Amino acid sequence: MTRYDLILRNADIATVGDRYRADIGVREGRICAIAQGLEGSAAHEIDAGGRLVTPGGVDGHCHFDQPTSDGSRFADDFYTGTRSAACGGTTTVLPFAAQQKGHSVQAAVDDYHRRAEGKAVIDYAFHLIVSDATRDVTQRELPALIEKGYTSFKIYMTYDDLKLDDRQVIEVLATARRHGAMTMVHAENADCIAWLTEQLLDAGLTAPRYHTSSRPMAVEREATHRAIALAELVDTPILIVHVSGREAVEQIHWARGRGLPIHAETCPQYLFLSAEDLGLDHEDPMHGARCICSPPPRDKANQPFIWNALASGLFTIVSSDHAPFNMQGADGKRVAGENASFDRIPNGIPGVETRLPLLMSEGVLAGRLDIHRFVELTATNPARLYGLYPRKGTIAVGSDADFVVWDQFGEGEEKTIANGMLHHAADYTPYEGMKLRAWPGITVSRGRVVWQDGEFRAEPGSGQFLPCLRPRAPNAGNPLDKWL
Ligand code: DUC
Ligand code: ZN
Ligand code: ZN
Repeated sequence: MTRYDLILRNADIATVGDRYRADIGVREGRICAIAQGLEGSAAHEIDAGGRLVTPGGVDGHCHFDQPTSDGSRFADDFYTGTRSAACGGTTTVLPFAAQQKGHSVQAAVDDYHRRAEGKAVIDYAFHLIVSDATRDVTQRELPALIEKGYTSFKIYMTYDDLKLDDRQVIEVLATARRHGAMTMVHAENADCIAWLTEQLLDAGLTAPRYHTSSRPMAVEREATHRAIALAELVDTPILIVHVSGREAVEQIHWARGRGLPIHAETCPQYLFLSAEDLGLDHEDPMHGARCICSPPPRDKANQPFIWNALASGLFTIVSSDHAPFNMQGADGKRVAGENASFDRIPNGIPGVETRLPLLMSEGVLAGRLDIHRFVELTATNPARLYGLYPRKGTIAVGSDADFVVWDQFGEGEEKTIANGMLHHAADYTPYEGMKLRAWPGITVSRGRVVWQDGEFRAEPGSGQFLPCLRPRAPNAGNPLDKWL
């Protein structure tokens, strides 16, 4: 009789292409059989009881324990960050090894491995952040790192300590093209933000709500258009990260219409939060800082545009952009003091645990997204984009045994989000009080049950580092050919 380590029985399995009832047999962390009435026994059997089962989430954009330049500290390290991910149904995360100006990218990678080792509870890969695109970096370091499994990098068009100018962007894109890597672009125009910020501060408009005024949609729209044009010039795909506004969406739509390979990511904060959340009346003048992130949440009328663009296929992935800073204490949102102006408040909000439940409940169960699109956006596409598919991002024989068994709640029995039930180390969630109709009941990561019945069960260090494959073939051809 065939012996498995784990059998999940009576699963209602949903992948990008299929939905069917079957049992899943797991051995040595991999799925080795999927069948109806699977024969054999296992050390551990779970009856899914017909519940929905989706691939473990792949969060293609989150920040854990990343060094900062303003004295602030991310609330989550690799232990609490990956624990939170696992309890929210995510089994693979891709945080960022961030180069510091004047230092090598390799130094950031080495440092980031030290931060992850012995702590991560689910599997992880690294994106690189390239903040100093010297010739040595683009010609030598990046190609060597791509070879070793770091096949995606993020570049910034804003933030003084990170931003690249257009020439540097082009050099990075050319490296990505030559070596088959993926470039992620933070598209906001730095000079526009600097000028608007100065005007606001001069006028005494310093409260958290003015963060949104300093980064209006035009700022994102212009940089998105420029990033698209630079990628077209170099003839290489890019991913625009954390797309927030309908005007940036229009640019991506336009690019797709021209047949350009422009991918796009959005995040729950642009579906569920709005500019109003930064300006709510509250006894704590810093209350709005809870929702300060960049790009900022837009007006409420923007949300349906993002939902429509998700359903229609414009977006490639949904990530959390989990970037948690505590509201209390002196090393989080208040790092520059109690009455700091909006431009001195760390950017970022927690969300690695709530990404999938929010999207399942308000997307799939509310009829805005079909289940296959949910799987595509939250697991399959991020795995494909970053060279992890089919090991990650699907339920198939040979893939890692990463999946989520969903609990669903009827009307009047919804689960109310409260920070106390989450597993990150941040002291708030911006989604406090929201009522959801679904939550992961069980998370399995490489065959290990890491979350079941409200209990987290993984050992620190049990997650593995994943070297990524090149998402595309290298292209040594001359990009100039296109223009001659
Ligand atoms: N914006 C970023 O670009 N990164 C982290 C968090 C944020 O708000
Ligand atoms: Zn960013
Ligand atoms: Zn980010």
